[in-house]
Amino acid sequence: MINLWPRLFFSICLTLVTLISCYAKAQGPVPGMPPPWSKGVIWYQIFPDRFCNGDTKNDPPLGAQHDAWPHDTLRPWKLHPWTSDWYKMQPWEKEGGQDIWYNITRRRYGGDLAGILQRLDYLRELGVEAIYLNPIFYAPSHHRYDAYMLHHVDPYLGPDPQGDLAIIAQEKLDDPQTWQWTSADTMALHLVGKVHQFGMRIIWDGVFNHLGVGSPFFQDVIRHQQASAYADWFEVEQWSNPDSGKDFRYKGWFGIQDLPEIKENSGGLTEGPSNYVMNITRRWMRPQWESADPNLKGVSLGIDGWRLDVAFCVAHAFWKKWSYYVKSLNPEAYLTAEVIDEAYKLKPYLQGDEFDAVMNYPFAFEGSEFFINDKNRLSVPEFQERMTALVDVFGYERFLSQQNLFGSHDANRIASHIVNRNFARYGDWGDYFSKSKASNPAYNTRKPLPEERRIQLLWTVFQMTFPGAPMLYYGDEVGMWGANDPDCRKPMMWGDSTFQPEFYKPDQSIYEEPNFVNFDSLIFSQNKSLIELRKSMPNLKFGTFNWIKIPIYYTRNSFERSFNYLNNNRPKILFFERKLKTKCIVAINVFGMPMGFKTKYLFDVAFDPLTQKKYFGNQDIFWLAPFDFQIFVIEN
Ligand SMILES: [Ca+2]
Ligand SMILES: [Ca+2]
Repeated sequence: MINLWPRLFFSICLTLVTLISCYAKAQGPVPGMPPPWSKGVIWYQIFPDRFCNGDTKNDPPLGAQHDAWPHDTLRPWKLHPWTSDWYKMQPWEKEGGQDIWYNITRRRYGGDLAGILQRLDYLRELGVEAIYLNPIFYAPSHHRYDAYMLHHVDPYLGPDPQGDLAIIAQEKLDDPQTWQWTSADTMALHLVGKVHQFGMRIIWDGVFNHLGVGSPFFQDVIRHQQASAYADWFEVEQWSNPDSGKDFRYKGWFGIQDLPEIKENSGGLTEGPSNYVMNITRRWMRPQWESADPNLKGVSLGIDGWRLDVAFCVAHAFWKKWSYYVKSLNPEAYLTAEVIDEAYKLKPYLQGDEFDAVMNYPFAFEGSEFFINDKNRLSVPEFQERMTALVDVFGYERFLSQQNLFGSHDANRIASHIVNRNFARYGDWGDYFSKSKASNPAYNTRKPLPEERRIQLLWTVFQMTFPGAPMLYYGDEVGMWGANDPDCRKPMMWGDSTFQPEFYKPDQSIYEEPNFVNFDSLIFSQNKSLIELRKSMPNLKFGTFNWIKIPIYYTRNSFERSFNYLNNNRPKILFFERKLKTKCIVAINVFGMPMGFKTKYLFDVAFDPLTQKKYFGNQDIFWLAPFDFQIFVIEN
């Protein structure tokens, strides 16, 4: 195998950067279409408790988890050491007598807003252009999908939890006139301002389908039943009646009683919660707060949009009403939905009056069948057909703004997906979701091998050169691995920390060889170079797209060269072009044998943007090594 990596360290033609900014500035928002800034941007998803603990004085105490599953504030507990062996139970965890999964759910690592602020330079260095933050509103669990309320940022993410809690206690829940700005609120707005100052965008997670069982809105309903001011806020199935012995019953999200569903009628959320969501939407998109930081004078502190949690669980009518309101607050806002389903089922959400985009899981589903699963790998034409069909579901212009991801906080990481390839189909979401948990003994949690890293690189090349907006899940860019939730939520593998190796397996047995845990600077530099390439070439962001079909050569042995006459059953190279002013051709060989092609079918003269090496169309067969790729730029 030819190692072509060093070429990525060469500088890239930076003059093209100017072209991008000119192109982006020339466009204003088009009603019904995603905002121009969202086309082809590099997204980065942050899971706040696990990204960076920038302030150890605000770390949450055990008592703050009282309303989160497993509702256990009695067993011994400590804030979990950031750099510890993930499956190793700490002494206080062992003392509690519960299993590893019970303990992991109770773990908190103390990540916070100060940590994100401290690491903005890291994100800039990587080349990130937009950030998606998992929930940051006040909530008891590590994931914060069980919010107490949506009008305050979690005090334990800010500089003064106790002061903030005292402020919150003075307010009236559903009266925006009484809502104050806590220190965590203003720090979150400060973060938004800093992100904008650096030319990036940021969206927050909107969970409007349910609240947490501990929410004061819901607790008021439990206490006062029909007499509560919020009696019409939740899906109550039966009111409590001591005379007839009837218990209070309500609907939880997918039956989860910790997550009471917000009540809906044919128009979506009922009046009370609907007004509440509108109020908090305005609060975070048009905040009435000014930063004392002179650098943020005139910089917008409002968020750039929302990621809508379980969007399919809220009626379309509500999303239409809400989206209209959002765009009236900011015509350039970006709305992306979590609807994990077959591509054609996403269409109703993307008609221009609800969402701009979805978290593009179908992109990952199809990609995994071609780049990763190699036992029943899709042929090149099959893969091309599926990707073309996927783009067509959205329409090309809209596809440019879709969040093309692989994993997330709800899926195994790509690195571990590759270790466990051929294990199950990612596209069978429900089946894969449960099988890809580390509690399944068949799932392998070890560190990936170099040849597996190579497959991850080919995926990244594809993600960074295909149309759409690539989204990285924190840590994938430095080689983190992990099974599905909770293991995809390990603390970020920072280069300035020394981590204990992973000795422990989920079943508490010990690996013979330790899995060393460290920031992988090779994977980081690969990601960084490919992101730089994408940002330096407007055609990769905005250009047209075409598959290329040319004859492919491959060798059966070193003496014989066979010619493959575009036979669909034969291994081939994935070839496509992106064209704007210049043309860019991407060739990826996902097969374990060298394959060649004649450059005369592609260009007269071209250069490799990663090495600046020149190529001519009159040369003999160009051989692509197994699991290698090649990018050509043709300037006509
Ligand atoms: Ca902290
Ligand atoms: Ca619902």
